[in-house]
Amino acid sequence: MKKILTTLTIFLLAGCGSHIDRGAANGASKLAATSTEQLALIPYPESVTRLPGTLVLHNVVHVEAADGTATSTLALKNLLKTLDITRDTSASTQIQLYLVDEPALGSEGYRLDIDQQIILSANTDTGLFYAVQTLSQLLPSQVQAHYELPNTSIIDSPTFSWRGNMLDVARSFLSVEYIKAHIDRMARFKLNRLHLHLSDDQGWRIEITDYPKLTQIGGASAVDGGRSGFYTQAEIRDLVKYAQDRHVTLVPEIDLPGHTQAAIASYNELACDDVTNLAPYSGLEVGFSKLCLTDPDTTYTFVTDVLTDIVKLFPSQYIHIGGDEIKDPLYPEFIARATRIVADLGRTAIAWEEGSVADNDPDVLLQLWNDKYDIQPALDRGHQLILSPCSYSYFDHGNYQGQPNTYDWCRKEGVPLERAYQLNPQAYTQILGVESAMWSELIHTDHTADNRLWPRVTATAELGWSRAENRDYQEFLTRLNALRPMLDAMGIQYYREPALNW
Ligand code: TNX
Repeated sequence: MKKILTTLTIFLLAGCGSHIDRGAANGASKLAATSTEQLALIPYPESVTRLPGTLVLHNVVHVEAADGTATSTLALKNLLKTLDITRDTSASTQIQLYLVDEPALGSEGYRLDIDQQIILSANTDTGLFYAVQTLSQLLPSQVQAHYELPNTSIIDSPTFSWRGNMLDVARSFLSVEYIKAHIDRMARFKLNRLHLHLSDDQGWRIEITDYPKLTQIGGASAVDGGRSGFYTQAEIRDLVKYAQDRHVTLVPEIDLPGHTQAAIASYNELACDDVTNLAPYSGLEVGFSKLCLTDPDTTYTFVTDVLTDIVKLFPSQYIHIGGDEIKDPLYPEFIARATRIVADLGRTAIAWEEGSVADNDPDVLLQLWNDKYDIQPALDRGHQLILSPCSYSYFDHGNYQGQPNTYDWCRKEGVPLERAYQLNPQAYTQILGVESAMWSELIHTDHTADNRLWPRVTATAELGWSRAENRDYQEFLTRLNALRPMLDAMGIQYYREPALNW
């Protein structure tokens, strides 16, 4: 079967006089083509070859899926259902999902061939899932009498393996329902890492078996005006599964050894004896709390117990231990020990950039957040990076300068969509990928979260997936504009970006 398909795909491609989409497409479908003739896809694929003509899809198709394609087949069925397209084995139009063996596609790449039929091929269910996402962007979001797709051959794979977004659920909580919706939205744009900032001074958001007060006390607080709450372990398991089915890895962060007032308020013995401020915290300051590093028994027992629960709940290879914004002479030793605790649990630690001062194994990932932080020494030791430079990637900053309830400490003009898009990951070396971050000191409702995340998250998606030579801000805007009905259909309360006339 595999072999037959490879041959078939080659035949389809060979038969179709190829040219790259940019600026050259006859017979493009009005539905999906933008005025610049790029297909309205975000992230833009590696290679798009437009063929003459269109495929008209009536309201019944025959879906044929190889074994081992459960998540992509389900995604396709759901897509068809939302468009009132039914499935019937006698339908003339076929949608075929094939597993192939083409090393160039890697573990996430795919081919999407639209001609007489629609053929999706990939090495993995993940790749096919992404082919379905591309198909979903080519189709309209509303039910129609029939659907017209541009005859096209797309070959696509991501630039980076880490295409992430971070939600701070610690300062202000986000419900399981919101997280699920966010995973769905991320998946539509081929984002694959959801970093959950699960603890901070203002709240502790995850149930830990032997420490019930973490959620009883730490889960009950929040930043002023924000939402308290926590996820039970059952809810986390459900979320992990939900994310897995959409090829998103949940990356948990327990912020250590600073940003720990919620833990200290829950278990006072985590603070050194001379600390008098043991109360829950709801303010905006950072850098005032820490675990007692001169009491290693208490501190490392706690850290080990918590991280042991975390790795039981989250299958992610990478576990984030925080490490930001704290001053303590024992800080480097703490980070080195904490990253080793994670290694002993069979996983790999991530630390914010400051953690680079510690004597860590080179496989520890570092997350860059201050644009100008001198990370070179860590690169020289072999570390890899996640890129979140705040002046491009901090979506708690305004969509425009002076937007109410936004920070501007990193960039006084805020982080407009264009700025978010201008991050050039290719200017860095040793990077696993990109991640935008939404801190929630000032973001207390779902509506505000949507406004800060969207449409900027689509820029993160394109930076993480698309080739640099396929990125052009004006064309991105045109494509994004065409995808607005899709954002609406997903219920996203996005910021009405003036550059888009929204
Ligand atoms: C810095 S980025 C922080 C967060 C704040 C954020 C606000 C980082 C590792 N630490 O604690 O929420 O700024 O923009």
